[in-house]
Amino acid sequence: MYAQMVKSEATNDDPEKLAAFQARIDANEKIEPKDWMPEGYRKTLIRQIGQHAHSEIVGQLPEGNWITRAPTLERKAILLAKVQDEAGHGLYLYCAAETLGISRDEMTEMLLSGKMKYSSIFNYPTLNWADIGAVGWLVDGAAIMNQVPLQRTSFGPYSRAMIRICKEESFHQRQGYDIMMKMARGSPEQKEMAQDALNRFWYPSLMMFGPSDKDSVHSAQSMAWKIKINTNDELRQKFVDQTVPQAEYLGLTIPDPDLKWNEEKGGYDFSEPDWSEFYDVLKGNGPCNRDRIEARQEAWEKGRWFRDALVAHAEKRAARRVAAE
Ligand code: BYC
Repeated sequence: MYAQMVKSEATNDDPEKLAAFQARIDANEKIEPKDWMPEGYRKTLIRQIGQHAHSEIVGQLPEGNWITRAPTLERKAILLAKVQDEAGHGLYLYCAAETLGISRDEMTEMLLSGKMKYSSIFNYPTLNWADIGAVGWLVDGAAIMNQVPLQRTSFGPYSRAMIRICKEESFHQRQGYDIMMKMARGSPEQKEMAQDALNRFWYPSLMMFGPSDKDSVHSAQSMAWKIKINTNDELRQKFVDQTVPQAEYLGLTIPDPDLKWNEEKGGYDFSEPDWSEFYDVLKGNGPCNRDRIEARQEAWEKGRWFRDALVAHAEKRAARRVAAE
């Protein structure tokens, strides 16, 4: 069902209703859950918000992995707070998606069965402490670049969730950059670790923005509906332009021999990621795909008794209320 859902953004909706809906979008009105919306709009939002929510939750795994090994108590407290923030972001986003008529349980089942994606970046391992710096700096940096414009997305609940999320994300990026600064200015070995982390996370971070515009399946319709505000390539370019001077400040080198300032376009020319690697990771063949899904599967199974107890409690309270009436 979901496979059909994502392919069919074209709708059979009433043309008059569609035109009125598009006029609201063009006038920058927010669409709210009870408003009429084309089926394709609803499905696209469920796909994007659901995948975004899953990314926040799965994104806790590579960093959570380092909480017990953070080098100081202060670093541990900061990382713990960051990872907790990601859980909160996941919850805001699941709630926003639920307003579109899908439950969190359904979305989780889709994640576990592979019918719904999460960001490719979280299928790469965090091998050492410098990687935690690189994730904060680059991965959260890319996430912010994508999420700031999404504060203006056309669907009200998504847009409001993004406003809260963006406030916290900028702190996340700062903590990552701070780790990188400490490492880059530390011993030669520490600087080497920082460079190595940049080398490994650079291209996967560029992939976070999605395929190049010519290969993006959903961008045109999503932009017409203002679900997406920018194309994948526009945001990737902005990310590179923002990040290169930050790397220079750290004294690190972006691992791209073809990176060059282009005066005419007012931005850097840079090498594309290896898109065959990207699609391979999407197919489940990245270094950590299996581990990530297994970890979420285990959490889902272990939490079953708690979810069942919550439902049973709610049902009991409802029955008591009915009996008292
Ligand atoms: N990973 O037509 P396209 C975070 C899929 S940060 C996996 O361009 P669209 C965090 C895409 O879903 C990350 N899949 O798609 C940070 C589609 O496949 P389906 C989360 C990807 O949707 C730090 C196909 O490729 N952020 O959470 O128009 C710590 C064709 O692509 C990726 C968001 O999710 C990818 N990188 O554009 C903790 C932001 N890229 O669905 C957490 C919201 C593409 O047809 N999402 N695909 O099977 C978006 O802005 C858009 O969905 C994207 C893709 C730009 C990602």
